[in-house]
Amino acid sequence: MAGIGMLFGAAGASWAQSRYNLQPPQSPIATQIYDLHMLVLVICVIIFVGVFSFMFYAIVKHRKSVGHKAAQFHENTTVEIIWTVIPFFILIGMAYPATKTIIAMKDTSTPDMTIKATAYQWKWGYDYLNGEGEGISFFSNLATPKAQIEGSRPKGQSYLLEVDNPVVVPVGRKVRILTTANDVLHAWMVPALGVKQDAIPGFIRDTWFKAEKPGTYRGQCAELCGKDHGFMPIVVEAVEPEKYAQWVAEAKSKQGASVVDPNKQFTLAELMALGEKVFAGNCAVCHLASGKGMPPAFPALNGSKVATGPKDAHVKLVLSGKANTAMASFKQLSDADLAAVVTYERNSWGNKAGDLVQPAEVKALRK
Ligand code: HEC
Ligand SMILES: [Cu+2]
Repeated sequence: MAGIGMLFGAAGASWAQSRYNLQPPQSPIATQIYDLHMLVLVICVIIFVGVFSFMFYAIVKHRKSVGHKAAQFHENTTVEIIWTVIPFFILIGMAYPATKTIIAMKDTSTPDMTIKATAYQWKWGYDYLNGEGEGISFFSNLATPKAQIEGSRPKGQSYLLEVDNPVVVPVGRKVRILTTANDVLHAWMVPALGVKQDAIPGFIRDTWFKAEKPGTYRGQCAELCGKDHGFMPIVVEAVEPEKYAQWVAEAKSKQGASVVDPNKQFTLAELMALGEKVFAGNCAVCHLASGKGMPPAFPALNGSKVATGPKDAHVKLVLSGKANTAMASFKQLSDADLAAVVTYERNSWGNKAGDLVQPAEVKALRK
C-alpha cells in the first residue's frame, strides 16, 4: 500500500487536508483504510475514463452519418474470456488488501491497555480496566452550550464535537476498546483513529487503535435511529506517556475524593453544592438550569408535585425514570450524586421542601 501513497506523494498531503476526503489518518489502521480508499478510487477512475473514452470514441468515429454499418457478431469466445478474466484480477487486487486491513482491524490481541466504553442515552461512560489507569471511570457528556444549539449564539469550532471529560490515552500504545450499551444500540466512532464499533446492549464488542501523534481526535456516536445520538460525541485526547501518567494521578485523586463513605451524613449545604453540579451535567438539558423545563415536553420541576412531594417517590422516579417518556433512569449515578440532585431539586427555585436525602436512603431505595 506504500506504493499508492508514494504515487500520490505530493498530492496526498494536500488531499489529506481536503474537506472532501476522509479525515487525515492518525493511526496505523486509519492509514490503511485511507490508502485502500485511495487505491480503489484510483482504480475506479481509471476504469471509468478507459471505458467511457473508448465508448465515446466508438460512437463518434463509427456513427451512421459518416456511413458506418453496424458489425454483426456474437459469441466471440476470446472477448468473453477477456472480459471475465480482467475484472477477476481487478477484484482480487482490491479484495486482497481490503481483507488484510479487516483482519488487522479485528486483531485486538496483546493490547497495552483496555478501556470499556458504555453507551447511555445520551452519553458515554468509560472504565479503565487495566494498566496505569486501572480503576478510573467517568462519564463523558456533550459540552456544547445550549445557546449554540438553539442558535442564539454563534456555533463554536468544535460544535457538537466537544465533551466535558475526554478519553485520555498515551500515544504509541495499543488501546483496546470494549463497547457495550446500557439501553439501545449506539456506536463508538473516531474516524481519524480508524475505529467504528457498534455498542450493543447485552453484548461486548471490541476494537483497537494506536494514536501515533499527540492530539485531540473527535468522533460521534454513529448510530442512526434515536433522536440524540448526534449529541453524544466522543473525544480522545492522545498525550505523551509522562503527561498520561500525570493525568492518571489527577483522575485517581479526584475520584478518591468523590468516593464517599455510604454512611456519611451530608449537610444541606454540601448536598446543594454537589446537587447543582449533578443537575447541570445530567438534567438541565431538559429541565433547564432555571428548573422551568420546556412544557409540555419537559415538565417544570419548579413547583412540581413530585419534586415537592414525598421524597421516596421523588428518589424512585429519578432512579427508575418513567417508562415511555424522555425521563430515563439515572441509576448509573452514584448514591451521593442522586441524593444530592434530589435534595437540590427539592430546595431550589421556588421549591422549599426543606428536607434532605442522604446517600444511604438512595441505597436502600435501589432494591
Ligand atoms: C432527556 C430529557 C430529560 C432529562 C435529561 C431529565 N429528565 Fe426528568 N423528566 C423528563 C420528562 C419528559 C419528564 C416527564 C415524564 C412524564 O411524562 O411524567 C420528567 C420528569 C421528571 C420529574 C417529575 C416531574 C413531575 O412533576 O412530574 C422529576 C422529579 C425529574 N424529571 C427529575 C430529573 C432529574 C433529577 C434529572 C437528572 C438526574 C432529570 N429529570 C433528567 C425529561 C428529562
Ligand atoms: Cu448513541
